[in-house]
Amino acid sequence: MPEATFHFPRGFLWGTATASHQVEGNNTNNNWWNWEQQPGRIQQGHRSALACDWWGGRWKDDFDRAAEAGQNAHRFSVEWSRIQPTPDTWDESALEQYRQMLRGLRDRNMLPLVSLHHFSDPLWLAERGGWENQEVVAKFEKFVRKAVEALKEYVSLWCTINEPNVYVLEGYVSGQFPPGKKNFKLAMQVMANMLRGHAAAYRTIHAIQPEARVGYALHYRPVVPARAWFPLDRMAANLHYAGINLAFPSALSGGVMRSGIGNVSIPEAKGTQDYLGVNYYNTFTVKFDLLKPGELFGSAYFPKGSDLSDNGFNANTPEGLFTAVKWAVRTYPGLPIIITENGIECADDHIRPRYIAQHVRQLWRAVNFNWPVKGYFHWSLVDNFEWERGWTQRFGLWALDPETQVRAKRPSADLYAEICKENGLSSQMVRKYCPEIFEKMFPG
Ligand code: IFM
Repeated sequence: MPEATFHFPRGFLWGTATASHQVEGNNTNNNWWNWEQQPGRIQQGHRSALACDWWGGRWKDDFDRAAEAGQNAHRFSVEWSRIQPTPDTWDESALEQYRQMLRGLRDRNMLPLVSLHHFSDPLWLAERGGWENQEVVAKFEKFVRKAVEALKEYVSLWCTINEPNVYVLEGYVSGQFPPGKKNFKLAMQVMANMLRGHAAAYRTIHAIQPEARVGYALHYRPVVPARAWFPLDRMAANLHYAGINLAFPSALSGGVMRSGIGNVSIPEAKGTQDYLGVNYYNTFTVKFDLLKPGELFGSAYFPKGSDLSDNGFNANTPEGLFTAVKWAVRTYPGLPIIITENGIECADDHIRPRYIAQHVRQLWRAVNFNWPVKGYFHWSLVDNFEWERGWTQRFGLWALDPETQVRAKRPSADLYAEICKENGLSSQMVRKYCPEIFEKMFPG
């Protein structure tokens, strides 16, 4: 039987990613907490409640787990509504708590990648129109200045905004995130303001910390037409692709936000990234559907026979990670790339080991083209509150019982630990954790 190891470059970052509202608990002062109280907003009426109780101190044990598992980096976000509970006040104790967490990472030899916005907004901001109102740009810049001044001793790798495209699509197109609107015009306006906010944050961080590396995390979704020969499927796939993927990237490369349904000039956004964060989960197939104008005349789905997650929310489509990196390299030659999220919801862990192995393999292929991929952050360290899907989806390497706060290690935590410690993926690991794909991955 063939034996091999797919090694990664020295210094490669291996970590997991989390976000404040999903893990901290008791984030009572933001728009998501408010949203959770409204009937029908979250599946099965779930609430974030204590989440993973990181605000109560359980980050320590979870960071221990990550460090013992060989992870040398961790991505988390700071919660705007904690740091700035009202427009005119700062909570220094919240900043101190984040400093403690950052010291905790430093003590464990883990590099922090800190996101400044990950879906949740302070209530006071939401009440003033949130990201619909262009005043948000100055407000975000002020918050970023405060947070970066306070945390710069420990952090030099920043992510301004997580998945602005998902924030906009879910909040202003599908209506599943707050504020629950379905309005293309507002969607464009919010996206444009997020771009302006990102650009302002980029400059502010560099003014405070010239050596910082600043980027954002794009949810990148490759799309294939259901019938490649059928022009309407191709058109729907192209519209879907542009609508999801291109607004931020086009503005950062050319100063014009191109969304597929309109353009907005945002010259200040041009060139405002030192790396690109790519969140990749799966590739969708798109079929023309005249009855879906609200979805740009396309229905997106996973074809029959796909390797699906528990709720059918994700499919295991690892080649898409290679496609994503290839797209990034072609769009921004020479720009470092970090996989800021990748993972799958699966409570019993039957699919996650092969999902991880196959995605790491595709990343290794990309690295072997000498493409500048610098790290990989698995989503997520421990099960956490999955937005409008509540606790129905389990993305953690460690399982969590949110009632008792008891964690239980899933087998994929051990696989990922072996990968992190080896700085690579070996045939022995595949044989041990996901033998069902051994032949495919190591033929012969
Ligand atoms: O949990 C989310 C995260 O907040 C953003 N990216 C996708 C993850 C899985 O749904």
